[in-house]
Amino acid sequence: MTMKFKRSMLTAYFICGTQDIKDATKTLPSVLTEALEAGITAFQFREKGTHALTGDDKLAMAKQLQQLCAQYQVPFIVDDDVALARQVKADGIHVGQKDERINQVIAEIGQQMFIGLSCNTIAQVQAANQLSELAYLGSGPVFPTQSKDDADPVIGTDGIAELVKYSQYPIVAIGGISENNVAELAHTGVAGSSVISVIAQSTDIRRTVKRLKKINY
Ligand code: TZP
Ligand code: MG
Repeated sequence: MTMKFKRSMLTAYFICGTQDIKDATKTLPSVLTEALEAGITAFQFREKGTHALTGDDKLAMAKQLQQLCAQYQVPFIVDDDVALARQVKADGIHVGQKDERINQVIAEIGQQMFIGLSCNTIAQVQAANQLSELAYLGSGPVFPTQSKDDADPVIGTDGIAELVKYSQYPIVAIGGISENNVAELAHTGVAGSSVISVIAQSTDIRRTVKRLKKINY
């Protein structure tokens, strides 16, 4: 186990891949550096879509991002790609319901790193409760999102509060979270918020992260 999971890691959880950087003057490492400097509490490398890095390019990017995270003692989490996560000895792996089957991931990973699972319905949360090897659940989209083409239906703040009641694991909210609506999550019982665009496209990452961290979860 590289970095031990703590609930507080979910407070301001930044997710990003090269596809999410729209400003040509910025790069994923430059945006991550600013976000780490601003105080994010976890980072997930999520490389998706037609222009996604693959093979050695993806590996090199992962290593660079991981090194940045290590400098700030922030966990480096890989989305979906179990082989990559194992190769670089990531701190965590995050998988969705449509990715490699969770039991398979648990079998492959063992105690090597912590595991996060996307759960967007009560049935999925109840199934996750049957497993003892997870660290946290990611649930949403809590608000409409532009960052995921195949996102599930929006569940709203009431929906996420309901999932929290059923879950034996801490839940991090995802989907359409902004500086303006993040306060709506304060009374839902979530452990924090995970975001792509509000940081990736922020004109002031320091201010954005500060606002995300101001919420009393
Ligand atoms: N899963 C559910 S919504 C979403 C993912 C990966 C995208 C979140 O991105 P944003 O830009 O914070 O809405
Ligand atoms: Mg996935």
